[in-house]
Amino acid sequence: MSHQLPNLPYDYAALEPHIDARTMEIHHSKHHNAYVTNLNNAIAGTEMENMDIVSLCQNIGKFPMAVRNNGGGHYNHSMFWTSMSANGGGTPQGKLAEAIENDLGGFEKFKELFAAAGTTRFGSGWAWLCVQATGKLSVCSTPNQDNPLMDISECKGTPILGMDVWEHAYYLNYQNRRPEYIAAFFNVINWAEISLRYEAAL
Ligand code: MN3
Repeated sequence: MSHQLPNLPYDYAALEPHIDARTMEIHHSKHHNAYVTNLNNAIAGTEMENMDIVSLCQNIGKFPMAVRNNGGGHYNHSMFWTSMSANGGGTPQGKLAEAIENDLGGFEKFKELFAAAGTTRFGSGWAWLCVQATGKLSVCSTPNQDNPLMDISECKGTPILGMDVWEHAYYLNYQNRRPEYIAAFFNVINWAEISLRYEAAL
């Protein structure tokens, strides 16, 4: 199957002032678009062409590095766009809020752990909130375009929230100030969507 760049569910300017329109436009129309193009080129004419993106990630250790990098890039960004909303921010509600309390020590502790996962990731990568096979929540990070679905990842689970900490996600507006971008990211998290993913993952 051929993978496609998803449309954003909002305008490029929707997340301002937290994430600026120019960053969103380049990130989506150039960076994510390139991952999709390069993924399609890498799987053309192979067994991988008939696999969905989750199955590709789950078996990525068997596949070429181009598929790991671009397939991960496609999965991660597709999830990233829908993890954010112009009406985002605030705090999670319901079962997810209870799980954050029970498994991570509360929302403020979650923010500390998640921000630290993003801040301390050397170079490029992602911070993740995952559901473990036991149903418990965990926070971790991965390098490059790896993700917790990947069989080769040290950080495993079902990802329900990912934060891109590549410089291309923030450099135009925040330059080298990754911690400021991370602080702003909390203002756009679409907790209603993350809750749905949490309940689906259980
Ligand atoms: Mn990115």
